[in-house]
Amino acid sequence: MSEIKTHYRACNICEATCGLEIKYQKSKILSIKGDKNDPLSKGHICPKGVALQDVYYDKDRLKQPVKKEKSGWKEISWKQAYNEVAAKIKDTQKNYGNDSVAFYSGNPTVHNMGAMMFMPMFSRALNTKNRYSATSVDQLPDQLAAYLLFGHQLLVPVPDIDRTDCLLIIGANPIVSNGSMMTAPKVHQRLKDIRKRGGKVINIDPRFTETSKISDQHIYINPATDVYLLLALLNCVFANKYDNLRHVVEIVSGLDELKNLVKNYTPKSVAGITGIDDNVIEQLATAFCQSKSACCYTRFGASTQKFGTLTQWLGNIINIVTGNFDRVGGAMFANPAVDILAAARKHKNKKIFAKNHSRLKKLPSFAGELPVSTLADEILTGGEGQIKMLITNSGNPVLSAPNGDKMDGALESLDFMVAVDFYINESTRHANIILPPTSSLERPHYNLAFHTLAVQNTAKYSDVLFHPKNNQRSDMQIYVELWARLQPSGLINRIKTWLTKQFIFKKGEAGIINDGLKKGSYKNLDLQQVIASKHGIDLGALKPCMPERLFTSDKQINLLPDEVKIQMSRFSGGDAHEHIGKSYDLLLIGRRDPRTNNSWMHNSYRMVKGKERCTVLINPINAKAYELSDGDMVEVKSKVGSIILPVKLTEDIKVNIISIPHGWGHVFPDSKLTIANQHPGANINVLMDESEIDDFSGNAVLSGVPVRIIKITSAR
Ligand SMILES: Nc1nc2c(c(=O)[nH]1)N[C@H]1C(S)=C(S)[C@@H](COP(=O)(O)OP(=O)(O)OC[C@H]3O[C@@H](n4cnc5c(=O)[nH]c(N)nc54)[C@H](O)[C@@H]3O)O[C@H]1N2
Ligand SMILES: Nc1nc2c(c(=O)[nH]1)N[C@H]1C(S)=C(S)[C@@H](COP(=O)(O)OP(=O)(O)OC[C@H]3O[C@@H](n4cnc5c(=O)[nH]c(N)nc54)[C@H](O)[C@@H]3O)O[C@H]1N2
Ligand code: SF4
Ligand SMILES: [Mo]
Repeated sequence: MSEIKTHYRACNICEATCGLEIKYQKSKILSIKGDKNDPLSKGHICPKGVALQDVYYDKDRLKQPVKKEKSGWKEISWKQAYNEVAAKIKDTQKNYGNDSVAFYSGNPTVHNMGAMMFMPMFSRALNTKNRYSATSVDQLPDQLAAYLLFGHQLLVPVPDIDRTDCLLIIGANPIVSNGSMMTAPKVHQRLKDIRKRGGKVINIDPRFTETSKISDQHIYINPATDVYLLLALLNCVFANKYDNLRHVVEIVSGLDELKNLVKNYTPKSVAGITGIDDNVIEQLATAFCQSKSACCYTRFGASTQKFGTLTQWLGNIINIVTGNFDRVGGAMFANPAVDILAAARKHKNKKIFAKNHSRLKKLPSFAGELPVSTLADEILTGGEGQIKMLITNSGNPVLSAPNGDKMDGALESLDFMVAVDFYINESTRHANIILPPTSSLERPHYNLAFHTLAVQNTAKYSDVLFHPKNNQRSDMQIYVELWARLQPSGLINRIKTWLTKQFIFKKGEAGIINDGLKKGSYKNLDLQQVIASKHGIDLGALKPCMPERLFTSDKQINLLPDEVKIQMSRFSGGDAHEHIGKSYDLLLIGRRDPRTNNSWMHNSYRMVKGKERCTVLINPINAKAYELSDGDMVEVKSKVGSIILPVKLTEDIKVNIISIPHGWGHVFPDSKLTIANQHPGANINVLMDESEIDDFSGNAVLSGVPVRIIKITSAR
């Protein structure tokens, strides 16, 4: 019998980055549990962490490039794949211009060290303005607000959840999502601890969620009206003279103008539109301001709405003007051991917003990317600059971007598509060539993105658990090989490219992390030490860092940047949906399920088994009007599409609002599981109108979408 060994690593599925303890014997995993000694996650694990093994063992997971031929998918060599992809890129750009080749990068990129390091090198070498990512169906408003206020799109404050006396959660459900733009594993415990030490957790959501259940107070809000609530809260702060900038008073400007801006947004004036009584808003402002420390945490539901960027901006403003910014128990910045912002110091003050615009809708670029809401149109609409070829990297835009059916048609219409992904899914099925990288357990990992958003500073390195087979390639290899093939020809360039490649491969991802650690602010820390610690190293609680960490050139925070002023003047008030018309009588919001991870883990039986979870949540009052009972099938229709799925009655959702989870609509045709066992559900994004955006940032509107329902059949 071979020895039973233990491997420690950080889960890279979601932002919580939990420490895992994996027992294995040769190539067989015996168990995956939470690592009690991980300084950040302290033993927490969710079902997805356990399902990492299913991805590793999955027979459907690709390990070698495949090419689509008339007879179906055919395995090809890496060399052939790299050469054909590079030739196709060059050919397309020569015939139709650089912008004819587009790139889309999905969510797992930020959970993947190799992709984080080397994908940008490749995508920049494409020299196209048509770069897209999942950012614009998610946290683009958070990042735009951070850029405008603090000077860098990655300088996003995180709630100091372990020390706060009041956490105001707006549009997030961390009990299910495990936290977003806030790396706080074991978040249920952290939230309970706030209450244990006498603090408050307040949740604002159109649905009484899993997080509401453990909060002190839940306040129902009408979807997409958070901007009004926050303006009124700010109004109360100033009216009651609760404002107090504390230590940042010297570095903040624009306060008087801000006061003037919010003076008409009294609680009374927004009660109708938000659906929240004016005295509830008054009390909320008082509770927040009279807490010893407090933090307003605005996330996914607050970002993916009509006024998402203003909402995110206001969330920051509330923290700043109430003296809860850069302060223990308030909104703070992490100090990561490997600081991905360090390199950005050199490019301070580079204009990264609206540097260029999309061809058709003139949507603004941000950090070198255009909003994905316009991708399908840019593919489908002829003329100069039309996208002819698309490369996707760990993404599934057919299920994750608005107007899924249109996206599906657009991908099918491309001259050529390439996917870097180890699954054939709703999007990658349109590819001509798929390049599959190694999966989590086959590669080393250091979390570059989420140490920057963590509620506690730690450092953790995960080694390879199972070495990949000879025919497999890592993200680093894939992107460096593709990049090399795009370099200009000529002997000198060939030598330069070859040398760079050799240097990168020799140094490897680990070498780059080691360099980063040594350059970082924890002196004497190097990779050997981090590896030797096994569980990760605790580097302490968050610390105030203003104004040193600011990226603005004058080291000042302007509360009212010009871009915000312009947007506020356009924001005239009124109903976010009134232009849609009265035939849509319900507003759709989304939700997540503990056993999903966006669109892509449905091939793991433990993730899909059991009761149907892709359901429409509806209030009994609305259900009665439609004569619906649990399990009845309904057609949900929006301006752009319709889907059919079962209803579930619950008083937890506000009247006239319905909720459908995203990431469903998934079928693995070649799976071992029968279709029925796959519980495919329906793709909510078929209902999302790609022309509905936050017109500040171009982020997709996914919350508060007007729909109607039609009863199809009664439950059997
Ligand atoms: N209506 C609605 N739409 C939404 C949301 C919502 O709540 N409601 N949520 C939005 C959010 S927050 C996000 S982040 C996006 C996600 O949108 P996407 O990023 O487009 O989609 P994912 O479902 O994350 O797809 C990930 C893909 O990456 C592949 N993959 C997994 N690991 C790796 C890897 O290591 N390397 C490579 N190369 N590929 C890998 C998987 O096989 C899968 O195909 O969806 C958004 N869309
Ligand atoms: N289990 C699971 N965990 C995940 C994921 C997953 O797919 N499954 N995806 C991961 C990803 S990529 C992300 S970005 C994070 C997101 O994590 P979170 O930011 O926590 O987002 P959600 O869980 O979608 O919760 C959003 C909440 O906003 C509410 N909401 C909707 N519209 C509005 C509105 O107009 N106003 C207000 N105030 N609230 C509104 C919804 O009812 C919902 O409860 O989750 C991550 N974690
Ligand atoms: S909460 Fe996130 S990081 Fe933790 S085990 Fe689950 S998927 Fe992995
Ligand atoms: Mo996300």
